[in-house]
Amino acid sequence: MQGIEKKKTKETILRQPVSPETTTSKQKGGPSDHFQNVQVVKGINGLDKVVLRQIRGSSAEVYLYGGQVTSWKNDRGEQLLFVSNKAIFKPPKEIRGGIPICFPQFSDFGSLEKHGFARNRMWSIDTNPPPPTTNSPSRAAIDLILKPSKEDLKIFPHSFEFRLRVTLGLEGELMLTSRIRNANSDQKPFKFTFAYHTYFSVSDISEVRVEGLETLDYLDNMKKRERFTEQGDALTFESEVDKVYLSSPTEIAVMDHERKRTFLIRKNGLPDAVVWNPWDKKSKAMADLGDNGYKHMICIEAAAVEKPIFLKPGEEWIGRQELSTVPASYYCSELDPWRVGGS
Ligand code: TA6
Repeated sequence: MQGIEKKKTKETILRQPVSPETTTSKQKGGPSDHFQNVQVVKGINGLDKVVLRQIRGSSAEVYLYGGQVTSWKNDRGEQLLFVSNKAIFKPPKEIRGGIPICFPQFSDFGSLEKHGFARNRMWSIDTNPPPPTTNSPSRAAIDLILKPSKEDLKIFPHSFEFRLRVTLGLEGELMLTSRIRNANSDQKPFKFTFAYHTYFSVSDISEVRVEGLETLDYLDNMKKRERFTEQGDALTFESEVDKVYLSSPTEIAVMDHERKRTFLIRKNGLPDAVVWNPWDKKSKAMADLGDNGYKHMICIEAAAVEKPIFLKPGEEWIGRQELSTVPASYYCSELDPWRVGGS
């Protein structure tokens, strides 16, 4: 569901009983036994990570640090997200790659640290998550929650509750659902900007083509956020790009010709789409990306940037993105209109 809900989130008990070092491979939970595999293990530098596995072989990993997805593999075990081999998994440094969450501020659109603080906070497993929107027996999901600390409240004086659900579907599709609620008791509304800062793994940036953003207006971060209109065909890449496409369609395709793979990004509640590649000079300058990092990544970010989200006390906003892959070439016009599925 897109936008803001006034209703209070219904509370239920945790449906995936996860605890450190516990694997739940088969659970009785409904009319029939259903496969479910959620494991909490120690990741790099002893940081907790949640591993989701699907019966057909796909998997995903989510660090509690940042609530950040750092791995998404298809049923052939191929990594679909880019994580720099120089990434530093050490708080308070953000992890370079995967899907950082930008909240409560995208980039420097405001007075907070760049991209807000959610990406370098320790999230918790939500013991009281909202009910699943589908009871699909194949559901593999984890619910995380972030609430502000006393320190956070000094820089962002609002009692938010940020619930993040990461779901791995039967076909290996990866769904992220963010629910952000204003829990202020002082009747104060608050506003925020947001992005799923997704780093896709690509064979070579020069082989990539992005469809779905042509002819849109965008703010060019490299030109003081001046507004332009995209001309012509699908996007291809031969130099640095850092643009916020405004009011973009709910579906974007990222085609990797060399790998004969197309990523589909489906989004809801997130009107904008950011496209970023730092290219060679900036890549070299980023210690956690490295000289050639830029060649193998493209960030396409489902976002709410131009128009901040306003939440009154008790209101909840929901923003979703679903990632999937299809083989070879893909053309937007060939697909049916898309609707966000259950998570
Ligand atoms: O989303 C694009 C962007 O805001 C770029 O301007 C670029 O700086 C990138 O994010 C990465 O930011 P980070 O703070 O993760 O180095």
